[in-house]
Amino acid sequence: MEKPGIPLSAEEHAQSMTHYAAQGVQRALALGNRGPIEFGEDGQLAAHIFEAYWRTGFYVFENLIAEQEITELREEMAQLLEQAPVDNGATVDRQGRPAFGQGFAKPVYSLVRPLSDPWGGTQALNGRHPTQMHQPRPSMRDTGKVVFIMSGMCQTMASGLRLYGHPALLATAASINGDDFVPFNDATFIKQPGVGASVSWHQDGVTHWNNRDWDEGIHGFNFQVQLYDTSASSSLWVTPGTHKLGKIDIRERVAANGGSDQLPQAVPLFCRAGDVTIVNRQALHASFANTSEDLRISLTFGFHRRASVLGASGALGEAGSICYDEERIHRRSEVIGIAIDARHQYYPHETPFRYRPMAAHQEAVRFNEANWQRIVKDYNLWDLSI
Ligand SMILES: O=C(O)CCC(=O)C(=O)O
Repeated sequence: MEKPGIPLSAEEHAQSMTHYAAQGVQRALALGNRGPIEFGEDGQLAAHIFEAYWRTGFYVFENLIAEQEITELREEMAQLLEQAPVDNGATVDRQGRPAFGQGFAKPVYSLVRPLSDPWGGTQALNGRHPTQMHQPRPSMRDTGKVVFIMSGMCQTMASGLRLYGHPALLATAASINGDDFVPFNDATFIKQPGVGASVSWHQDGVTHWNNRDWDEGIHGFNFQVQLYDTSASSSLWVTPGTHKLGKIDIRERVAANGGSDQLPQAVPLFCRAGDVTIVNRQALHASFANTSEDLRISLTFGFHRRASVLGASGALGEAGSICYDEERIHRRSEVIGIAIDARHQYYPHETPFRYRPMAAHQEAVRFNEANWQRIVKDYNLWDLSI
């Protein structure tokens, strides 16, 4: 049983999740927001998916990414993890070889202490994680830092760029955010069994809470493509319906729950490999220290309405003095164009998604070495964060 201020061992924490996870699974299954992706004849998401997404703030698309594609993503990801630096800023991996990714402007890897909560209760990322999750004691053998997040999947993995051009994912983005939708950023969450860090309760959006045109979709959404089967204990948790509530007093919610991070009503987004979740960026969500036996690798990337981004100032990792104008949006949106072409060259029999903002720029976003250097290399310097 958890005592305030005294960290549980990893085993005790895993035990403490058992009942909460089982109850969460029951609540999740009652929501009616998981199943195969479906589109109507108009190319829009099927009405029942739309209804469930806007009612709950998330949806689990089952079995969306083909097994072979998941295999290729896993292989490239395993290679990247093998070549990770030993710490943030280090130039060598665990074997003493040069670590991957040193040619990119932004660090590819972020490493943290096992089972820690690096953001909770800090000012990081606009202070959007006001409370701290329980940080269990790692076992004695887990002393070094672990990879927590990896950035830039479109430049670090050929399969990552192709995934970014997946027609069903982009059609979903168009259905929800309009045909002129724009990209946000990407981050791959690595939750290794027994050591994976937590992400404290938060709402992603930071820009538009006081916008007079605020509504439940104004901060866009994130996809998570799951490379492995996950369980309730290793997965992301979301509190259904919270995307409709405006800015939530998270401190108050945790305090009203006796200080425990196991918030009532929240549900786990447990998945099989190849499932894809879509989560509204205003929904209250978190993930717990991964004391389970399951590896979770979630390729996370989001999309916005153009109107939410155009004219907005930089937020999250970006300086507030930056203004997202047409040129900046176009530059970052070209990544979608080149991803579609990279995918088309690899899967010539699949019907490519037609991304309206790039319709008049097909040659400029052709997937080739010169365009890769111009568009993809360091594309994440141009993310559009709100
Ligand atoms: O996948 C996770 O553990 C955290 C994801 C998250 O918080 C986010 O995408 O905003």
